[in-house]
Amino acid sequence: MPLDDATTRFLEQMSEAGGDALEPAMRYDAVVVGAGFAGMYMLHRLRGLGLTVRGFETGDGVGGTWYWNRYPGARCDVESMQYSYSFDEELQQEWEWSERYPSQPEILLYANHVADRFDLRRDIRFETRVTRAAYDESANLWRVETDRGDHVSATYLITAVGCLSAARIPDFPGAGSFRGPSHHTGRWPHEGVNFTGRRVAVIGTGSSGIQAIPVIAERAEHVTVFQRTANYSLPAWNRPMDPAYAQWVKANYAELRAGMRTSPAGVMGTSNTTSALEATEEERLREFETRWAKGGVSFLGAYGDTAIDPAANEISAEFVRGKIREIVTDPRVAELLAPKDHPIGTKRICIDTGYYATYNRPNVTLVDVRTAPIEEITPTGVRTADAEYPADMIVYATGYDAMTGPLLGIDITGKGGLSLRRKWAAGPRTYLGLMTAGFPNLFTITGPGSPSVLSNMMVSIEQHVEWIADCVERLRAGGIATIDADPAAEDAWVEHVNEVAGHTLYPRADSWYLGANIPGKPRVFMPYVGGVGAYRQKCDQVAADGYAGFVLSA
Ligand code: NA7
Repeated sequence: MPLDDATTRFLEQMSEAGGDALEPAMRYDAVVVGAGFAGMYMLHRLRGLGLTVRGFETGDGVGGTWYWNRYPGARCDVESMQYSYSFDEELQQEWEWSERYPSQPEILLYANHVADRFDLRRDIRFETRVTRAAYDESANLWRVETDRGDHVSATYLITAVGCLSAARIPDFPGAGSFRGPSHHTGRWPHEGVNFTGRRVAVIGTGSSGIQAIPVIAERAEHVTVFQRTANYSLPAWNRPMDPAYAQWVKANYAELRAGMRTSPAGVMGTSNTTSALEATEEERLREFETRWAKGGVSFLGAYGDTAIDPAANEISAEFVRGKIREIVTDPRVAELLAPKDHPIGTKRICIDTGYYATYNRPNVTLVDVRTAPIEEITPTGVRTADAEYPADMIVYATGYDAMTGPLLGIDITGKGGLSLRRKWAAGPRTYLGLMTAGFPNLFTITGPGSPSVLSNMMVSIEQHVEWIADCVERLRAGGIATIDADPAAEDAWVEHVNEVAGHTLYPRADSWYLGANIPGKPRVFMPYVGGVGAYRQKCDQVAADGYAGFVLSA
């Protein structure tokens, strides 16, 4: 394929700017895009191999998701003791988490502690967004450009851009006319937001809305929640960290982490393999109540067929609906909050603190925008098909262009001028979620086609970073100039990812896993459902077989 004019010009400009003769300061072994947990560890690991690395980060600090998501109530839904790096023994022993589930401020402190401890910031250029990257075949280099005018080159380009970082506000007519402040949960002001005396409109009831609404309701004069899809939410029962538990985990980290790495979702805990349909009603009730009382995602592990059998799933779903009806005093509101249009677990399960009970407060109103959609944002509020709701402030908890959004936000061009946006126009295509054919030496940490968002991200990030670092080390040791995915292996992997998802109930929900939240986005199931353990085994086997399914060139 001939290079398009823009790419040719870009590569020429890069050559004029120095090309192979670029000043050493602009030539790196690797460029890492993003300084969240993936980017930080990748940088650390590659530096450890003796590579020169340049990191770029849009924010003015490290932390990625946890840098941006500063909305009230923001908290990880993986337990603290499991949501941390395992690669450094001293690090995992010295850090003290204060609560069962870590809050955003505490995770950000942890990210900064890691950056200090491993002196990462000196190689990261902050407040700088990578806008373009083109593979220069003649030099076997990635030419990278930023919004600050940087032009750098690197042998390896590694994206650590996160799966949920391209924040999205729907295109509501009149949004620009609103007189008060509006904030997306994923772009929250660093100085915080004062809700006192304000009437706040919250649009969206995914994880972010469900975490933010109870906290906003405690402070605001009134909260109007605009719900399109009711979501299943499980109680976190968050509490201060039990020091004895933390000590026990730390003493047994080696074994526990090993278990997490081979588990389905990268977390501790036991999932039953038995069928919900074979249990008696009494047994099921006992199991569900125990797991509900324990809190968190473990509820979904009550039975082995919840994710695959509609009848089994319905039993779990109905238990949660029953809980909602118990908690919410107004039966009409309870019915609106009880999800009925998708199986439980097929949209990202939410973990909350007092979410449903918030609707018992006199200052909270639930508006169903499934039956009467939002038609317009007016200067003074939100107008739906059947009423106008006054507001002084709008909180958009409307989600992200997930998984592909952050990657396609960069204009990436591979071999022969192949544009990633064009290649993925009908949906992402990768081999193992690690590479995409035609883009040599470009690695995508937690890319589409890997377990990523269906797992404890920390576990998946570490697995990818370590796999990529080992690969780079072996390429360099073997004098191999490029690695690229073999198109046939990629096709087979894409088919496998789809096939596995097709055996589950996941495709039954209009979720961001499928891109269904973005009008016009191809409906393709993006994460790999096969489980963290099986996936790791596959990746390790591929490496052990001399990178089977990849094309290596001297
Ligand atoms: P989500 O889970 O994508 O939630 C977005 C919410 O916004 C969801 O309730 C959407 O309803 C709603 N939404 C989106 N567009 C509209 C329009 N046009 N009108 C009304 N409502 C709308 O994003 P979150 O930030 O909550 O969570 C993202 C992930 O972060 C989460 O899964 C965790 O992994 C952490 P819909 O369901 O599409 O009908």
